[in-house]
Amino acid sequence: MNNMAAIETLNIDERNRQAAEILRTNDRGGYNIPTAGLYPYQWNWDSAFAAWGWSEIDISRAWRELETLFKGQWSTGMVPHIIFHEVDEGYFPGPDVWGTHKTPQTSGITQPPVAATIARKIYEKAPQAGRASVEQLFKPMMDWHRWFIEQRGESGAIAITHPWESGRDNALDWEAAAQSIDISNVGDYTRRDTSHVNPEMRPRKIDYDRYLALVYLGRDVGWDESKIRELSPFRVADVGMTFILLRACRDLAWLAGEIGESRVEIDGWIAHLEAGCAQLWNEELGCYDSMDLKTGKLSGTKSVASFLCWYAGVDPKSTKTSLERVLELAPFSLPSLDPASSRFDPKRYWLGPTWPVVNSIVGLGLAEQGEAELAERLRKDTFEMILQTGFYEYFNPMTAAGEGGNNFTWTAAVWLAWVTKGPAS
Ligand code: 9WN
Repeated sequence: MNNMAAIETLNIDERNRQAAEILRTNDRGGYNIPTAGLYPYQWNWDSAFAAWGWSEIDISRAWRELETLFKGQWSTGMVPHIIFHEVDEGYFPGPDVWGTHKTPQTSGITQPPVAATIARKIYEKAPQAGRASVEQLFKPMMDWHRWFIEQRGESGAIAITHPWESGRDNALDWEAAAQSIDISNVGDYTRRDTSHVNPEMRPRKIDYDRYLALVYLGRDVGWDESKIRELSPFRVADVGMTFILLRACRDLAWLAGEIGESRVEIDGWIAHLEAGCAQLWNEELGCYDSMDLKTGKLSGTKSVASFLCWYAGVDPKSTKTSLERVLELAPFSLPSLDPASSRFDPKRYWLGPTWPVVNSIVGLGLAEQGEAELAERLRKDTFEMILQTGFYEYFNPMTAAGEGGNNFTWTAAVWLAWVTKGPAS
């Protein structure tokens, strides 16, 4: 081994140690917070990724993470985007603002359902140890997926009723749709996020005004899905949510086979979602796109979620060419928005930065569908960013500088479960 290689090995060992330490430090007893200060609660898709990370260290703790997440599930089947296990004034909006009156306290909206996909990953690592947990989680996961199809699947694709549901809060995909949100009744409020993180790396005030207007609308109708559908100006078929649910249905169907359950209902959902994906193809853009369901218009945005088509197992059509063009413009893949967009901003949250957690699922899909070279590019870039900079929430795709929160659970988790394990792990 030459000196450079020896130094790199030392650094990898150090990053491995730090990643495990971050998972332990952010553990609040059966669930992980994303990072102290900025996000002091249990978030839905963060938790699934945390479980994937835990599965490299402690399989039973990994299952516990998912089990704790489903403790927040509503009787409707919806699994909330935040569970407020212990109130912390450092985050806004807290449980009092959401007013959902649940035990445990939760928000009133959901987030991308990666849980079934991660459950399969954990199960495959140790099937015997995981069987009882899969049996326990199977019905809750079915109920959640069914809720998506019944409450959000009217177009075939999956609708979000709030940008926070997408997990890509200020993505350009719904900027046009969000302009119809009436913010006149929002009033004064104090954001907490900008006291933890540079405001240039966060959504703008106008975005937050809209986020709150939609929270107040949901709260005022008691979080009744049919009333929200009737009254809200915001309903967008999110390409990311749709691809992630489709993939999760395929994994849930596989798990059904493992534990002797029927997959018939799930196969119906898969067919429904596949037809929905076809509606989201934007020929002019050369990739799948999100659609404003109020106007029927595609957004015209090439965002990172478009590149989850391989992960979803749908025909990529000409997406590979679009991906290659995006990669030519960004030294550290994969930017959350096409750098050729006039709204691209390498610092601002989901308008440019690279998110290792999203790289992990885009990369997985590419590797599974025979795009080994592209998958390896994503994995290697993620490796370099974390090795050089540390476990940040997201990274500047032009410089690899770490941005947003630090000591971040899902970045540590994907380092352990994907970055250092190979693109198809
Ligand atoms: C709102 C926790 C979450 C992630 C989201 C990310 C961000 C929250 C916020 O942080 O959203 O849900 O307050 O900014 O956009 O993907 O789950 O890490």
